[in-house]
Amino acid sequence: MSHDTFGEPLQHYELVGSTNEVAIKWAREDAPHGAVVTAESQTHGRGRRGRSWSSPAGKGLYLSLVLRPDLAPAHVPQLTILAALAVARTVEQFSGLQADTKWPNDVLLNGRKIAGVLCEAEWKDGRLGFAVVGIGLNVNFRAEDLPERVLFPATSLLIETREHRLISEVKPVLLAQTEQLYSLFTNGGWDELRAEYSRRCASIGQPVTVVNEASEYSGVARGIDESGLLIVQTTDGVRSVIAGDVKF
Ligand code: BT5
Repeated sequence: MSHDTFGEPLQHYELVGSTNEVAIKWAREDAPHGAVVTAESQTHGRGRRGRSWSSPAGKGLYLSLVLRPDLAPAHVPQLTILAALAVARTVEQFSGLQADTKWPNDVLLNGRKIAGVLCEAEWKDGRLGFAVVGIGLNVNFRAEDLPERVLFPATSLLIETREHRLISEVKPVLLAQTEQLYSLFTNGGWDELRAEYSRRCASIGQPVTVVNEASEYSGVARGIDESGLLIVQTTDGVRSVIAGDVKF
C-alpha cells in the first residue's frame, strides 16, 4: 500500500482526553502525513473556541487525521472545507439522504448537526508544519445521548435512519472519502471541491448573522472564496469571514 494511505499508521485508544490533542503531540514528534488517531470515547473532546464535543463510547466516531500539505497560511481553511465535504459524502452514503454543510465546519442531516470538524495547525518558517483535522460524527446517539444544551440542534445517523451502524464500518468509508478528496485537492481540484461544498452549503443565499470574538454583523451569505472563507454581503459592502459562528 502507498505510504500516504489515510489511517496508516493508526493509533486507537479506548479512552483519551482528545484525539486532536494526541494527534498534535504525535505530529510534533514523527507522525507521517495520513496518520490517524481514533478513540472509543473522549473525556475532553473539543470543539472550536474552547467548546466541548460530547463523545460517549460506542455512539460516535472520534477521529483525528495528520496532514502535511505544502500550504500557505491563508489557505488552511480549505482543509476544514475538504473534511466537511468528506463527512457529508460519508453521511450520505450511510443514510441515503442528502447531507448539507454549514460553513465552516458543520455537517447537517435534515437540518440538524450530525458532525463537526476541528482543524488545528502549527507553523514552521511561515508555512504549514502540519494540520490535525479532527472529526466527530454522531453515529449511534439516541436523542437522550445528545448534549442537552447545543448551539445548533443535533442529530445522528441512528436518529435519522433508525439503523445502528458499527463505528468500525463508518471509519474506513470516512477515511477513503477524505483520501479521495485530498488527492483531488492536491491535483488542482480545489475549485471543484469548493463548488460541491457550496452546492451543499445550507447558508448560501440566506440572510446570516456572523458572530466571532471581534464582532457581530449581518448580511447575505454569497459563497465561499478562494481561501475557503465565507463571503457575506452586508449593507457596508462585501466581507470575507475568517472565523466565527454563522446563524441563519
Ligand atoms: C465542532 O466545534 O463542531 C468541532 C467538533 C470536533 C470534534 C472532534 S471529535 C475528534 C476530534 N478530537 C477532538 O477533541 N475534537 C475533534 P463547534 O462548531 O465549536 O461546535 C461545538 C458545539 O457543538 C458545542 O458547544 C455544543 O453546542 C455542540 N455539540 C457538542 N457535542 C455535540 C455532538 N456530539 N453533536 C452535535 N453537537 C454537539
